[in-house]
Order: sequence, then C-alpha cells, then structure tokens
Amino acid sequence: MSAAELREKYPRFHGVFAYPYMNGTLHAGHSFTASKVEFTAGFARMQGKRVLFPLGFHCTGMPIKACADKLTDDVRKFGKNFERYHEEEGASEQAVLPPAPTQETKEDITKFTSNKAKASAKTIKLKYQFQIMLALGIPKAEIHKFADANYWLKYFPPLVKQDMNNFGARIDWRRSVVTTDANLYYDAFVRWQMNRLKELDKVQYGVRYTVYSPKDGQPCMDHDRTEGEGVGPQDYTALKIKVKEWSLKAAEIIHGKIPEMANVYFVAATLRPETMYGQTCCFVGPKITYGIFKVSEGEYYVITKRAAWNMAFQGTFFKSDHFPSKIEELPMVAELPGSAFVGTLAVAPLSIHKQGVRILPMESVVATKGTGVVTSVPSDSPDDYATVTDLAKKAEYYGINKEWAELEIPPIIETPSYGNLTAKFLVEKMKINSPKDAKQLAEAKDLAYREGYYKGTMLIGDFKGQPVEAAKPKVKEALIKTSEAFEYAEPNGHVVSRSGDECVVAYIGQWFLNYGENDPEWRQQVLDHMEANMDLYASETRHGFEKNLYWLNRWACARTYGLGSKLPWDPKFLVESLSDSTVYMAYYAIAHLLHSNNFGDQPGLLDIKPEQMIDEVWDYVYCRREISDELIKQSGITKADLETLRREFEYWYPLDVNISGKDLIPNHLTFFLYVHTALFPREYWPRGVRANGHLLLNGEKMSKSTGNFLTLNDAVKKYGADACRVALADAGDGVEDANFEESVANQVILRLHTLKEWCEEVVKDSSLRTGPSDNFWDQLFENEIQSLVHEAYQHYEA
Ligand code: ANZ
Repeated sequence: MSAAELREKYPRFHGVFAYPYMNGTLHAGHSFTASKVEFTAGFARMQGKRVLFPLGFHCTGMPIKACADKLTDDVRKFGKNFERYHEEEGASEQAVLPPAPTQETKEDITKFTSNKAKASAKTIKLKYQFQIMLALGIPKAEIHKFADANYWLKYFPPLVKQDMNNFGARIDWRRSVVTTDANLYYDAFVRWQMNRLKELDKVQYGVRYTVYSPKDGQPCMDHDRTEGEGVGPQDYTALKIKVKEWSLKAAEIIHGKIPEMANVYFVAATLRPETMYGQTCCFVGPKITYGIFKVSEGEYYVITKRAAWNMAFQGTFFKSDHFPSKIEELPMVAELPGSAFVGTLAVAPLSIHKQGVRILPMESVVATKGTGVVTSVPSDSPDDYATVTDLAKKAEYYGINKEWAELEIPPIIETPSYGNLTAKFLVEKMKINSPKDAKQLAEAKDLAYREGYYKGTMLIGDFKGQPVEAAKPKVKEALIKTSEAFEYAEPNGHVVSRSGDECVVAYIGQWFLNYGENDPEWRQQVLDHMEANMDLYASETRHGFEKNLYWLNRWACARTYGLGSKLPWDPKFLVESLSDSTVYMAYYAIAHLLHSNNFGDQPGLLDIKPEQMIDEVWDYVYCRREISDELIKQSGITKADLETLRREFEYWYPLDVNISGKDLIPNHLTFFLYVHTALFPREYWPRGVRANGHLLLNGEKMSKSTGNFLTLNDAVKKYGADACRVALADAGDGVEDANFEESVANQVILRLHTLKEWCEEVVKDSSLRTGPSDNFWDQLFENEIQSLVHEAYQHYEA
C-alpha cells in the first residue's frame, strides 16, 4: 500500500505548536496556542482519526547560557548561597522579593525585567541574576545549580510536562526531546539538515555588515536583544578631511601626542557623497567629546569614541580575526571637546575650495550618530545652510572669523522644483530663521533629499550631466578608490543585547540561509505551495506571509555563543535558534523509535545509537533518497528498522497544522515553509498554519510589571482544567487579540458544577419512565441531539 493510500485508509491528524523555550514554564499565552492544537486534536480523535500531538523543548540559543553565565559571576562574587551579598543602598532583601512568590509561579526568566520589581517596590532594581531567580520563586539553595546551563534543560521540561498534563492536554510524551547536542539524536538531525541545505546551496558564506555584540563576540540578532528590535546597519560614506593647520587650542592639547609627520583626518559620515564638491566647512559639536585615534604610524582619525568602537569591528584599528572586547583597547591618543577644534583648517576631498575649509561649531550635531563630524554642504543641506548663515551673522558670538563661514556656495545639483541651490531655496521659502528650527529643518531636509535624489542632475565633477541617482554610487566608489573615503556602518538605532551590551556593526564573514530575493525560485516555490495547498485559517495570515516573503532576506544561521548543535563543516559555529527549529515536526514522527527520554540517553523502540543516524539514513527516512546496501551496512541499522522509520514518517507527514502566535510569521513560520520545501518531497510539505492573536487577560495586555499575568499552572490551580479549557476556547479564534476572562472561568466552574448536580439527580430519580425508546418523543429527542452534534461538528470544522 502506498503511503498516500495508508493515510487515506487510516485517517490521521498531526498538529504542533512551536516548541517552547526552556528558560521558564508556560504562561497563559503559550496555553492559548497549545489549546488550539489540543482542541483540534480532540476533535480529530472524536472523528476516529489517529492523532499525533507531540511537544519538544527548545533550548538552543543565547538566553539560557547568558543567564547561567551571569549566575556563575554572582556565585563567584557572593558565594554558593549568595551569603556574601549585602544589601546595597536602600535595597532591602525583602523589597527585592515580589509579593508572595511560590515555588510554582515561575515564568520566562530571561524576559523578566526589573519592571516587575516596580510593582512591589518602586525603587528596587533586580541587579543580579540570582535575585531574579529568587523573585521567580526558585529556592535560594537551588539557585547556584542554574549556573550550569544544562541544569535548565533538566529543570524546566518536567515542569512544563506536569503543567500540560494538569491542563489535560493529549500530548504524546514519547516524542519529546530537548534540542542542542544535549540529545545526540536531535543533534544528528540538525547536522543532517544543515549539510543538505549547504549541498543545495541554500546555506552560503559571505562578508556582511551585521549588528554585533562585542561582549558576546558574535552577531546580535533580533531575538538576542533587549532593546532595538528591527534595527539594522546604516551605511555611510566616511570622508577623510585632512588637517592642514590646527587651531591654537587643539595644537596645544595634542602637542607631543601625534608625530609631526602624521596625517590627521576629521572623518565625516555622509549619506550624500555626490554633494562633496560643495563642501564649504566641516562641523563638530562644540560640547561633544572627540578622540584622536591611531590608525597606523602615519594616520590618525578625529571621531567620537562611539564611532571608533564601530570602526574597530570593520577593519579599522583591528584585524577581523582579532576583534577587541573592551572599549579601552581602542588606540586613543588624545581626547578633546569639539570647541577646541574650531578654526582648524582642513582639506575636504572634491570640494571646490582647494585651499581648505574650516572646522566650525554646530550645536545640532548629534553625538550618537555617524562620527559626530559633519561635513557642510550649504547648497543642498538646509541644516548646513541655516547654520553657516547663522555663524556668519553672529561670528563674534561664536568666536570665529566671519569669512570662515562665508565661503562661496557653488551650485552642485540642478532640480526642477528648487533650482540649483536647493537648500537656500527651501530655507528662504519656508522662512527658517535659525538652525534651531529643528522641525522645519527636518521637513526641508526630507524635501531636499527626495527632490535631489529622484529629480536632480549633476552640475559639476566627473559625472556632470548625469542623474544624481546614478552619480551617487559612482562618486562614492571613486572616493574610496583614491582612499579619500571608506565605508562605515553603525546600527540605525540603539541596540542592547541580552547580555546588556551596547551593540555595534561589524563587517564579518557569516554563514547565512539564502532566503528571499537572492534565490527567487525557492521563494516562488514557497509562495505557490502556500497559495495552492495550505489552509491558513485567516486572510491576515496569508497577507502576513506574502508581505514577509517579499521582505525577508538572508538570515545569519550560525553563532559562536550559546547552546546548540555545531555547524558540521565549521564547528566553531553553532546553528542558531531559529535555524535549528524549522523542520523538527518531522523528528517527532520517529522520536520514540530512537530514544525514550528527552536527552536520548535511554534507547528507543528500535535500539538505534545516535552515531548510526548518518546523513544517508535521514535521507532515506524522510523519503529524499533510497539507500545503498553498503550504506545500510555502514549505519548498522537493519533494512527492516529503516523501513519502520520511513513508514512512520510517511504516515504522520505531511503536518496538518503548525499553530503559533502571529509574531512568528516573519521568522519561524516562514523559515518552516522554506526549509520544508527545500528538504522534503512535495508530498510532505506542510498543509496548514494557524496564527493566533495575542492573548489579553481580562481585556488588558498581559504584563508582569502590572501584575496582570497568569501562568498555565496558576490558571489550572485557580480554576481547574475544565474551566480553563472553556475560558480559553471562549477567548477568541482569529488573528486579532484574544481575551482570557477570569470571570468566564469562574462562571464555568459554577455551570459545570450545576450540570454535574443535575445529572446526578436525574440518574437518582426513580420516577422517570423506563422501557423501549422508540416513540415519537424519543425520536424527536434523538433528532434534536443529532442536529446539535452536527452543529457542533460544523463549528469545530470551521
Ligand atoms: C553631507 C550632506 C549633504 C548631508 C547634503 C546631507 C545633505 P540622516 O538622513 O538624518 O541620517 N549628519 C551626519 N552625522 C550627523 C550627526 N552626528 N549629527 C547631525 N547630522 C549629521 O542624515 C545624514 C546626514 O546628516 C549626513 O549627510 C550628514 O550630512 C548629517 F546635501 O553629509 B550629510
């Protein structure tokens, strides 16, 4: 019998929800998603289907390791039971503890923020990881054990299992697994995936600008951040403006710190290299502190420390195989305020003012953007025009020579709407009187930029006559070629890693999954399958996928820090957490045959060892390829056992539905589709995705800081499994936010109780009629029941 016939003859259902991360127990949001699988599985069973509802435990990635490492520090500092910890300023231990924690109210520990403490004691911050663990109800004497990352993997899964069982979930626990190399079978499964994806050219290597944590020594992706979700690298052209003659003040300060013969450059970050012909001065923030950094014996840069720190990871100051880990390692030779540089004469590449331009003060320079050095092009930048006008007007007040701010402003770009001095035109037209008119200047900048970029024509230079859009990259390239500029990137917003590190942008080699526009066929395959063969339950989910498939690009799939499986061909890297969890539903199909506990250290039904699961075996089991006798021999698994494994997969696959919160559409759920289509025969591609809205609690956002929060364990304890199930079923079905009402759960308890009492009474009642049930009223009753069953069926099916 073919696999398809088997599935036809013995109908079955296989549904999952995204396996939870083991840094805590389940909260009500998890429970809501789990309840969707639970109810669908229950319905399938009532239809007589065979049902597979498994659950694994995700442990891959940074958070567990980061918390464990913090605890190691705490133990080192304060002792095994933190006995050397003494209350710090005003922080009494009592205040650190939240209201009446119990052993059972454990939550997602790494997501815990100090806000929670605010609810109980406004002024207290939980500074140390051990305090967070305490606050979550873990007994003090046990906390030190969590300094071993593996302990988390042992501790939380049994609690999750217990909570789900108390909730009455129909989970087949024989299929469970912890991820990472803590389970060698799962580890082999992940290595197989990565090997095959690489063979298919879906995994590639390339050098890229990436948001990076110096402390962790690796890229910091969205999931590793406590601040700055969605922030990416912003590319600038860093222009080298060479000092010709120092201001008196600067000369004094740097005397003896820089060799006479060395070249020192003010490095300005610009987004508009094509306008460099029109530079008339260069701005620094007078109150901003700048450093002078040594690039080589003969070359120094004036920039902010923050910019130098970013450059340190992009090939300046340090080689890419030896990045620094502390900011003190920067080769800074002097530090001085911007005001000290005012009056310095420097040569700006491409500027028509060959004799040099002056360093001048600009109050609106932002210290945390670019290099803090801003080159001035008053023809095209409204900010610059407003500032030079003001500087010339109040030269004395600023302590500068008037002529420094009055260099000729040459036309650089011709535009249809604003003529050839766009900035002057806009500043005058919008009646901007001062460089402090920030709001209007921002508006003018936007207009100038758009008009120049889309409609402007170059009036000067090697690309004269060309549209700006075309000239921009060419000017940049030419400047880089002559070493008058280099590429510089930084995060386009503030990013903080979970380890508490302020992130930079690094230019590094990385392994990535080639999702998106660079592999259009792959993307189209996913789209076509989704449109033709998948049940997505809601049009919002379909649109979400379509939008994301258009937008999603290469995804860095390997890290160096955290827990995980090693990249088989480059074992200094670990497969990151969203890349080792794309096709694990196929693992559930055979997990019980391989091992009988989470860690895989007890054999499963077929008594196969992890090292026997060679790549070719996985290929065979998942119907990618047949297997030669020689390879069978090499694996040491019998042909009969191989067939059993494959049969099991063929029966439980394709997956009927993967259910999760809608926030996973842009990553996990999209990766899940991509990798399935790459690795499995078409017959086994997923058939459904259901995305939930967020769960509100009593009509309000769930939040630990406000106390409007409920774990699964709390809920079941408070209302019992049945009432919880009804309240979750009542919470909502769509992609919009759902709502768990505690009053509903309460009412349900009462109703269930009344129903039970009524049933008992009726059964006891001896006055009721007996005899055959075949008269008119019996048939009427039967009919009524049948139509209710039918109606219920239709609701379940919808
Ligand atoms: C030359 C130039 C010519 C510029 C021109 C603009 C227009 P956004 O788009 O807001 O990122 N800049 C760079 N660093 C700065 C800082 N720390 N504080 C204030 N301004 C800074 O702006 C990027 C532009 O803002 C850069 O491009 C730079 O000025 C300025 F016609 O360089 B531009």
